[in-house]
Amino acid sequence: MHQPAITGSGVFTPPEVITNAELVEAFNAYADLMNARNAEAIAAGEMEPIEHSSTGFILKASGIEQRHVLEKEGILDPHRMYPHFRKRSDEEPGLMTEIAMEACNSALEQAGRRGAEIDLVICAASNMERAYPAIAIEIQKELGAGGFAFDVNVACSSATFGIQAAADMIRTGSVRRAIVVNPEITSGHLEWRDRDCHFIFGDVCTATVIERAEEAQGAHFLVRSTRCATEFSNNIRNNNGFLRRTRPDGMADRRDMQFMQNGRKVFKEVVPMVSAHIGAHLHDEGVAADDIRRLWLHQANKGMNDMIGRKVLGRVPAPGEQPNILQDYANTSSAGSIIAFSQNSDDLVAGDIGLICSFGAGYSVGSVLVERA
Ligand code: CO8
Repeated sequence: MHQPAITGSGVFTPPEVITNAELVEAFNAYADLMNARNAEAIAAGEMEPIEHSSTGFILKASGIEQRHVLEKEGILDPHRMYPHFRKRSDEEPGLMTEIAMEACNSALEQAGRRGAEIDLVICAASNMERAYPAIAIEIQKELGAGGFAFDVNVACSSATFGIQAAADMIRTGSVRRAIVVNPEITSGHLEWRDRDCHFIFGDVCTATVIERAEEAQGAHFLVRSTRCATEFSNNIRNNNGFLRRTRPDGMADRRDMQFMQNGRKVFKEVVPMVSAHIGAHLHDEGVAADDIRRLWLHQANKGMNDMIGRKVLGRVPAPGEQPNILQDYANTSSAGSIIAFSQNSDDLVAGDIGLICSFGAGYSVGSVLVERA
């Protein structure tokens, strides 16, 4: 058996930013357009008008101040409300692969490795650009990696589930060096026309290199243990899929083809699930709450993270102990906890223990207990 270690991590941040003010202005223009178009039906009581969104609500309910996106013009056009991406030929890398390369190269650089030294690529994300060939195999080709590659989708928990799979394979010796990459183009499947959720997500890509600790080239984190759990829930759902055209309503622009959630229920049900999951993981590993130097939590909602941090540590987390990045990135699905880890782990010293935890649709929750070597 080999001891797996995280030896590098990287983040690709799209340069375009949408502030809450810009987002709300576009949404309200869209609402006014739709309400004018449907004025008669609204006056006859056959339709409810679309209410305006508000920056005050967004900040207070979520803690989000802005989000990065791959293309903002289409999203902010009240006649469109989703991004423009150019058509690509089958001969060129897809968009997920393109942003994956940027994050992978940063992670490889930190690990002191080249793509050719990787023998496992896992593309772990909440939605795939196509069904097949696997995105991971295209990334493997672009990296010049060997071995094998496959895609994993457990929504927001994809990264930690991918890390568990990679760490287990390194432990047993079936692979030597893995990269888990999380290209999250959430702007493609967020419903920007829905006031309840239009502010939640942003685009990003993260990557993590995992290899045998004895082969690490520099500073690294031992993966002490991992734990994943799932429990079926319809409270976060997307019904887009390959059976779409077979339905009587066929290719219609249905609301449920994009992200849908009952946010309030998710909040109430997921906080206790995650707190109990982390508590049990730490207990079984003989790690006391006071031994934890840092929690890198999934980045969905500041209030949720505050509550989970308090439950896990048994006190209000000290500044920096549980870093949030969602004010700058919004919810980036599986990438959120990895951004928090990548940007807030350099200061830890040998022996420091931390926990990466992601959670979301499924429901799903994954935790990775790490120790600075
Ligand atoms: N502006 C102004 N008012 C608003 C707005 C808005 N934009 N939206 C809602 N309101 C109003 C509502 O109408 C309601 O009014 P009233 O009280 O009069 O009925 C009031 O504000 C309160 O509404 P809510 O109860 O919905 O508000 P909450 O306080 O619950 O906050 C949140 C909403 C922020 C969504 C919160 O519930 C939350 O963050 N919940 C957790 C969500 C979560 O963690 N989800 C995880 C999803 S991510 C995941 O698993 C990955 C999925 C795959 C990625 C998909 C990418 C697209």
